[in-house]
Amino acid sequence: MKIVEAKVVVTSPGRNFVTLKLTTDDGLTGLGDATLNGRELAVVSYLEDHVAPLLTGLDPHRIEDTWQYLYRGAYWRRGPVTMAAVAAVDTALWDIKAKAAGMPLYQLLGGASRDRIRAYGHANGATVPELMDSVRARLEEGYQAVRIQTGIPGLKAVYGVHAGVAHQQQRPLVEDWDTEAYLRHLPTVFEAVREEFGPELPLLHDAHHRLTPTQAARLGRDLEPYRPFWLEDCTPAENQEAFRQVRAATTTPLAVGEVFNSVHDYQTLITERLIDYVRSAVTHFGGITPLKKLFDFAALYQIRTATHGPEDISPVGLAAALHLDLAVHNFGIQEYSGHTTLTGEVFRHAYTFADGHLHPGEQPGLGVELDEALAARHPYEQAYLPVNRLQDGSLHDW
Ligand code: GCO
Ligand code: MG
Repeated sequence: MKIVEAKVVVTSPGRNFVTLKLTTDDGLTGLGDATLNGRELAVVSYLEDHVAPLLTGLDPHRIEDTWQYLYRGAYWRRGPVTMAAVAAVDTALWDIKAKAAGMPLYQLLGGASRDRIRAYGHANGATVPELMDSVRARLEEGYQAVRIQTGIPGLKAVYGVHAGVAHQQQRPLVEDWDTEAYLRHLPTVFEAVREEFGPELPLLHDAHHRLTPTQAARLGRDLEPYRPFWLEDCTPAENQEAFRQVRAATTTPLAVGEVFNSVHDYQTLITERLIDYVRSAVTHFGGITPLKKLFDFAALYQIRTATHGPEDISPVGLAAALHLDLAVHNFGIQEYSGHTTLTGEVFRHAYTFADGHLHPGEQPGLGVELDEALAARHPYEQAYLPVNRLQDGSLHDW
């Protein structure tokens, strides 16, 4: 079997998605997600100009070798653009291999280790009463674990509450931030939600890289009485050693890794067991091949998986995660915030969500089909993620 075509499809059924479609000489197709939110076209160019010409003529069954060829062969390693492009190729090759085998992909990854995949949903509210309504809405949808994010008194726009992406704008939206106000407010939010919903509901929270290690240590301690399921991205993780201070100060479980694109980003965090969950997505980590290796490495240290699954991971990227989730023993939880109905029509998928749990379905391959005609009716729209400024106007981590 040989790859005869590598095509990149960009579509915006509500938000932008970049998809690689590989076709083989015997008519099999494979899909891979290459969506890098706010920097989509850089990955399109990487794929179209530099990778697609290398793929035609290759044997699609040689997944590991193709991964090494694109990773080592580029000389310039790692980075989100490179690794999103490599991820799309890797995912599409696994899709083809599983279709050729006539099996859902999880069967090739070792088969199912569980019957279903626990997901967490997003509850957001500008105020605490609005947050309560949002938690109730998630519970009514069936979720059995919820991430809670709220506005902060005195701030106008905060991550997780304010609409995330600016479409058709020349510049990113500007949000505002005050760390002390946040550190004062968040424990009171957890207290109120625990009081309303009881001690059992798993509650998660995303600090979105905004704290110093000292502040993160304090927040982890302040949240302990409310038993959070985890505190996510409490401090920027470029400096892995910074987590030693947070870890020593608190037993609140820590989750990190959605912006990582290589196992090397995790080396200290995993070998010193400074975190509890690895959060990388297939889409940004170079594909299924390296993510499976990361998960197996993490398993040696009793660290669990929690693959990134926001709206900006396409149904193709999400499906890939679900096959891994079902297969690996050290699965922890899967983020799932769902997609618009139109996105579900552009990317028809076999995966299902019921009673707070996902399942990848039993279709051969990933179980996702791209409706290219519908995709073409929703072309790319320029979009940026917001930026974040402190009260004095200086730029802060978003
Ligand atoms: C999450 C993430 C997202 C990111 C987004 C950026 O935990 O789901 O933090 O909300 O901000 O994926 O593109
Ligand atoms: Mg996050």
